[in-house]
Amino acid sequence: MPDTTFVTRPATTTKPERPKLYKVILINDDYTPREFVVMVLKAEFKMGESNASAVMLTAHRKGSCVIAVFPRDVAETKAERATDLGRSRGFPLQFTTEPEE
Ligand code: TYC
Repeated sequence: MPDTTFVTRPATTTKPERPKLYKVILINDDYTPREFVVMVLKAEFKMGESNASAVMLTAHRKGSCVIAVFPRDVAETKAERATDLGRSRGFPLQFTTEPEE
């Protein structure tokens, strides 16, 4: 039987990486009714009426608005579901995602 050999590892100084977060961004357009945008924000992103209205107005005035950040799969699923809600009613409403810096 060989003697047991103990290997000492160098002290680890790096912490495990936190998973990257992705922003969900609401894009303005000229056709989707304001009330419909508010309804989608409430339904898919669990916003209250006043927060949903404020986010919709920011996108309307500035062109886009960051809604929330999530892990990548959650962000992409929510953006897709919200965009599909608009498409199902014939509106060009768009939600996109991008990685946080
Ligand atoms: N600009 C649209 C209108 O005037 C309303 C709107 C707001 C649409 C925000 C999309 O992300 C949006 N009816």
